Amino acid sequence: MNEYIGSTVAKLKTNSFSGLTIVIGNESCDLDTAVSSLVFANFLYWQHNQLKCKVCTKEYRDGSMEYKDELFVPVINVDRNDFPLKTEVAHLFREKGISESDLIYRDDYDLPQLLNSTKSKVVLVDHHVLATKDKFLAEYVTEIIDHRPLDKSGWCYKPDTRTTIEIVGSCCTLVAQRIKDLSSLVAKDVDFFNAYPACSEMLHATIILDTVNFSKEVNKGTPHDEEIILFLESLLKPADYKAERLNELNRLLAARTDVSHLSAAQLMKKDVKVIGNVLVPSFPILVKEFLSRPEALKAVSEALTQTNCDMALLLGMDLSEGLKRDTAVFSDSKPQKAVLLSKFLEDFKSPSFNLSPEQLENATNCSYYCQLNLSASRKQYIPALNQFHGIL
Ligand SMILES: [Mn+2]
Repeated sequence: MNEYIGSTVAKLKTNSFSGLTIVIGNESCDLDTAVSSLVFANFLYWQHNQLKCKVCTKEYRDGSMEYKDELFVPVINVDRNDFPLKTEVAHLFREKGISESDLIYRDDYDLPQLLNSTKSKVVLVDHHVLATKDKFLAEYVTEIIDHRPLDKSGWCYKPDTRTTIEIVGSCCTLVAQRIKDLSSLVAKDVDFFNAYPACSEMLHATIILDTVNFSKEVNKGTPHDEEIILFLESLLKPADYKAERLNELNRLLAARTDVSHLSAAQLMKKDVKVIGNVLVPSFPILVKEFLSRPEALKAVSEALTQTNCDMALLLGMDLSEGLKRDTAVFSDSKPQKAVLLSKFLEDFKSPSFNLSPEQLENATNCSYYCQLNLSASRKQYIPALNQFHGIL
């Protein structure tokens, strides 16, 4: 797989290709989106090489002519520097030995220019309604694979666009199905899956995560997801499929909240909302732990500047020894306003957050609290913030 990625990236860099197909997912860049685009692009490359006429490419292969081939490029739909924020994607890619620095990220190329410069096609995976900044993709789209309900309201694709749209738990189920179907056309039903075991494993892992291991309560898995899982397991042959599924789920869930690889600045971007002029990041660790990282308050202050906010409400939680929550209000530009907000949240009654103030060292302009109401999350803070803005 790294060989495919490496040669693709090298040819893209040196502009040596005759045609280009990019496979791109949605802007959340969750595991489903990232794996769908990587695996399907890898498949298109494999398929192209299976179908290539060995006779007509002979003189190219023996080196007597320069041969420019078609390229199949998965675009990881997040800026390169923000990729570590997608912790479960980074985790799975690391686990499969994919060298992440070799991948193509959203901001690596001027995509409109790249697509315009050559014979180009676009495959959309895991979405079919384009974000405003992605509208330029529409004219190049030749295929769509998606598991969301069909939305024709903004449909802007050519009439012969190949669509696989079906409501299932994971887009990876549809990607695997499509690969199966296309492979059987060349009578090589399972060859791709066997040639690229990392692809089969990643499809399997993603379906398990998206369906929460076919949890009855979550109810996202469908018979089609199950059929594909069984198909992949028939190839991967896990010793104990039940244990392997559970293990996979637990590893990915843990990776989702594992922020040990992130800097304070990255943590400020991982899961953040803006309410009025208050920046509200929510951490999968305690605020206390966040504040103990190098340059944490500097990162908060920079995030405020970048987002034009004047206060930050930091929300932390930790599940390692039972649930704990904590909270801090910070502002370096409007400290009096931050004091008002702290007071407002301390006195708030619907619901009460039960904030118990604590003194933290080196936390200037920062009011820190243990939050004793453990059931209140950002969802409960948002109406409180809206009310606070209303009375100011
Ligand atoms: Mn999805």
